[in-house]
Amino acid sequence: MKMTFRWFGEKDDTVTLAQIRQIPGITGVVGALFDIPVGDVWPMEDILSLKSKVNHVGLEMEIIESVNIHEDIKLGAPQRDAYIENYKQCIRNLSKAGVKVICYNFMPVFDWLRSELAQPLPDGSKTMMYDNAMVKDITPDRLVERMASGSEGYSLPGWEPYRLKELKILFDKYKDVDEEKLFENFQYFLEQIIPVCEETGVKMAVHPDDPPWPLFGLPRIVNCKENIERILHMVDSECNGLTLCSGSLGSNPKNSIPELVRYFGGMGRIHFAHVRNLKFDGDFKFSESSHLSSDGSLDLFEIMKAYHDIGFDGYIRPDHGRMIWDEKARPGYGLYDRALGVAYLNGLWEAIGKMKSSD
Ligand code: CS2
Ligand code: MN
Repeated sequence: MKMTFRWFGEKDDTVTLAQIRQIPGITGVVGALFDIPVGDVWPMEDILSLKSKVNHVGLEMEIIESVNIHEDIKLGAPQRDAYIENYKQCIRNLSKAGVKVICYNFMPVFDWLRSELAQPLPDGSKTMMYDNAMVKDITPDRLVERMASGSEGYSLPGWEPYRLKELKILFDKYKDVDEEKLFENFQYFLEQIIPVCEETGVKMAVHPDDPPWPLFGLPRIVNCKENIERILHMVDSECNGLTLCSGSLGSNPKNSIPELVRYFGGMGRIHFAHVRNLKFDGDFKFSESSHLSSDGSLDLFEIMKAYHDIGFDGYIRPDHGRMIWDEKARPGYGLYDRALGVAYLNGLWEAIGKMKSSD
């Protein structure tokens, strides 16, 4: 496995590259250009400038999270072809800069969603949590306001204010898009872009819906084994792959992460692993715990063992962390708890490997 760390860039991150390079075992950064509006082509010079900053500290930038998909593509709107052309150009540009994997998602309107961004835990740390009961009682507008005020001024990836200003219009546009329509629009997109990926050697890795169930009547389809399998077969190419995010898929107890790792990893389709833990607090209610198995409901040893057993050699990163040691940072993306996550994942990996070789 290649251990990486998400970085939001000089302007947008409280964590520095100098700090990231000191985390043991990190080989690369998961990069992105957050100021390019969704749907635009990522300019070559901006990509190269980001890459050179990362390379300068001795790290790689072979993976991007995310090149977001314009809503017109998810909606199947007439302008989608122009946005798909831009996406193809983005793939070409990124490949020229040595990028091997692109993480993205196909969630209508909202990216990941939480009801609390800084819920205090008994140990004094703060974490993100989700409670369906609260989300049911709130309007989408109010939720966007709540996310914005809860983030204490930090921008939230996937929650671009200019896009969410038009919430009502967006919701109206989705009135006729049900799950089947979304699958159809997804297939159309993949059919266009995967040939470009094959040409350039870039692999796409779709991130699961977070949480993996419909919200505010909007369909969500990247949420379970059957649907993911369907998506991977819609265009049957190695370049049409998955980001297996344990925290997103795992918030539905019906999804067994070790089983999914073995299944999709065995097919050679997991190009990026997000590994973190969470704690089930009730039906459709969870909080993000530390990475440690005993702190949450997922067994991180079993997850890492599944990756080890399939001989996983792709990119991996810790996912959201709690806010600890009085750190002030974008919710989920501080330095400390994620660095602890890296150390723990590396420890599990080493132990699993050594146990096997001493058998
Ligand atoms: C989230 C998402 O779980 C996660 O990694 O923070 O924002 C994720 O980056 C996107 O959904 C991927 O496109
Ligand atoms: Mn994730």
